[in-house]
This record gives sequence, structure tokens and C-alpha cells, in this order.
Amino acid sequence: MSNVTVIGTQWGDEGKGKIVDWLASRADVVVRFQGGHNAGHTLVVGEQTYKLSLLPSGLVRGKMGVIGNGVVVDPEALLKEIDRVTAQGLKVTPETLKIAENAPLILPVHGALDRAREAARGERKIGTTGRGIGPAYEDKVARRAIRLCDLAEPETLDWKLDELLLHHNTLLKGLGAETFTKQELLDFLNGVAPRVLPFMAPVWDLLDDSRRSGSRILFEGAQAVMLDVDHGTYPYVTSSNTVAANAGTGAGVGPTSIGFVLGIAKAYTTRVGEGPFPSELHDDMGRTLGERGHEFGTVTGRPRRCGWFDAVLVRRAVRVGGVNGLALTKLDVLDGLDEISICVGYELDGKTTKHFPSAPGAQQRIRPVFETMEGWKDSTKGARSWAELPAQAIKYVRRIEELVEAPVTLLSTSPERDDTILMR
Ligand code: 2SA
Ligand code: MG
Repeated sequence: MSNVTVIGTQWGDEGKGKIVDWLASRADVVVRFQGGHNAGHTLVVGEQTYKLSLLPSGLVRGKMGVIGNGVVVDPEALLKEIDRVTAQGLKVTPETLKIAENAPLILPVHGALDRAREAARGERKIGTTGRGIGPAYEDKVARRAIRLCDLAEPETLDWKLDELLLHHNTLLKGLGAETFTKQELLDFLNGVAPRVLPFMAPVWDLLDDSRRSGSRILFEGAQAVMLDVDHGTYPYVTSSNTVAANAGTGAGVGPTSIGFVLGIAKAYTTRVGEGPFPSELHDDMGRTLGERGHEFGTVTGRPRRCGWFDAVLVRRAVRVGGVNGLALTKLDVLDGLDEISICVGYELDGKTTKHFPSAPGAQQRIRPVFETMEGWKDSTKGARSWAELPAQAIKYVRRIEELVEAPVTLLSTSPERDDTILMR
């Protein structure tokens, strides 16, 4: 295996954690390149279930984990997560975890601003995770972020905090929220620095060395293409680029290192948070999918909205995401259904279209066009070969391949790592 980049093709929670875990055994380094502790990746290893937010999944398999510069790092959340997985028996040391020197930090002001703005938006809220992700990315682009390397320079920290607070306290005051003092932020940063700084490394250099020595790198995406700040259902998106192309920028490697792009797609669709969702089911079937699929947010515990597979959106994710092959997950949730539908187009103002509109008004008005197939009675749960699948389930997978114009290269049939079928 050469390098692989794993991305979500829907609205997240496609089961990336499990697939990354499966691939990690064949990789040397696992790299996170965007997002932050808004991600929730669940890994089931024997009796243990690991819920990771910020740590690269490869750590569970004893591989080196890298947090790239494209990730926004909440140092407190990082330390809590390290403590939690350490209690579960994992070893996270400066030898096994490297964090980019130029990674922007999430500070308490960011979470406060995120939540105050969501409250002020009322009905138009984005449904963020409230973790300060958006405000931290805004600070990075506005050139006022505190980055990991700043923790080692008290004089830099001093003037950067002045600049940051001037901006944030003005906003917080305007929103009627509590403001912060410089001393509060200094105490926070000085409190975490001794434990976080040992993980700091020139990640770009280390990854280039890995590449030259023939090590295999696995880039672990978080969230998904429909939440990409450019290509997703804007403004109901996260604040980073989730497409594979960002693995280069977010880790400090060139685009030629991205390798095979594996898009993860769930056999149906879910979304957590607000925003358009054309194939959403508001009936018993939607509730059935949610119950069978245990569709609750890993980070926030929020129930996920559920609907049929939307082939139009996944086809778009395949195109803008540069997907070479798909991993289809949670097929077993559809076991035993009489009929299964797939969204194959939309109706917009009396016309059918295969393009998801960009304007928010049109996004609200579109109606899904479904194609319905017969379901299958037998269980697909835990199947480990193509031959174990019911004929009708194979037909469903083939139809998805046709509609999204990409091959299904992996099929995941349970949360267990080994219940994975390599298709070609
Ligand atoms: P944010 O917090 O600014 O990134 O939120 C903006 C939008 O992005 C969505 N988002 C997610 N969607 C699905 N899964 C995510 N991770 C957790 C999980 C979520 C959780 O894996 O379950 O536990 O609730 C994730 N992170 C961000 C978010 O819902 C907003 O629509
Ligand atoms: Mg998740």
C-alpha cells in the first residue's frame, strides 16, 4: 500500500474511525490534517471502545500519530483525551505523538464566542459542536491566532494575547457574553504548556523524511465533503476544508503525497446539526435507521437526523473530493427492510436536476427524487466475503457504484475491524 487519504463523503459519521483503524495496521504514520475536537471517531478493538476526537486513530495500533498544522488544537481537550485513553491502556508519549509547531490553538475565548454566536442566531443557528472551531479558524486566517510554538515564547505570547483580546472582548461584549482577562488566558496557557510542548515537532520535516524513507502515510480526514467550507452546504458547514486536497496543506506535504483517496460513505445518510438534507426521513423509517444505527453524536450526544442514501451528493463528493474508491459502511442497518430507496435526483421549481443548488433558498425548496429497490432478508452483519452477501445487497452496492461513478473498494459490515470486505 502506498499513501492513503481517508475522507467522509456525506455529513460526517460515516465510520471513518473504523476504516482508518483497518488501514492503520498497513501504515507507519497516521496524520490528522484538519478539524479539531469537533470530530468523533469511534474504534472498537476487542472489548475496548475508544472514542477519539483529536488524537489520530493510528495511536490505538501503536503507530506514530501526527497532528498537522491544519488542525485547530484545544490543549485542554487534548490533555483530557490523552488521560482518558491512557487510562484505557494506550501509550501516548512524545515519541508516538507529534504536533505541528504551527498548529493554531483553541482558547476558552473561542468556545465562548462560538456558543454566544449560536445563541444569538436563534433559529438560524448552524448547530455547531460549540467547541470553538469556527472562531479558531477565523483567528488563523486573520493572523491573530496563538500557535503551539508561541507557548515557548513568553514575550510573543504577551503581545499576541493583547491583540487577540482586543478583538474577542469587543465581540463578546457586543453579544452580551462574559469577557476574558489577559491573566485568565495566560494562566490557562501556562497551565497546559509544560505538558503540551513536549509533543511539538516540525511535522512537515518529519513527514518528508518518512516519505523519503518509504514509510506509508495515512491521512485521516474528519467531518466530510458536505461540511467543507468551500464545497459543502454553506453556511451549514464546518470551518475547514475537508476534501483530500487539504491533506497536503494541512500536514505540510505536497499534493503528490496524498496517494489513494478513499471516500467513506454510509449505506444511508445522517446529519447532525442544522442545514439542508434533501433525503431526510421524518417518519418511522427515519427513526428506525437512527435506532438501528445508534445514530448519536460521539462528541455531543446529539441525535443524528437520518435519511436514505443520497447518490447525487455522494457523486459530487466523489468529484470535488478526488475520490478513487469508496468504503461503504453500515450496510447491515438496512438488513431486513422490505424496500430501500436511493435519492437519484432533485425536483426544483417543477424541473428535475442532478445538481444540488448553491443558494440557500433553492436548497430549502428542492425535493428528492427516489428510486426504490427491493430489500434483503438475510443478515449482512459480520460478513467477511462477497460470497456471504445476499444477492439483493450486492445489487444495492452495484447500483450505488453506478450512480456515484466510483467503485466500492471496501465494505464494512460491523464496527469490528476485521468485519471488512476488500472488494478489489
Ligand atoms: P463546528 O463545531 O463548527 O465544526 O460545526 C459546524 C458544522 O459541522 C458539523 N460537525 C459534525 N458533523 C458530524 N460529526 C461531527 N463530529 C461529531 C461526531 C459530532 C457530535 O462524530 O459525532 O458529536 O455531535 C461533526 N463535527 C462538526 C456540525 O454538526 C455543524 O453542522
Ligand atoms: Mg463522527
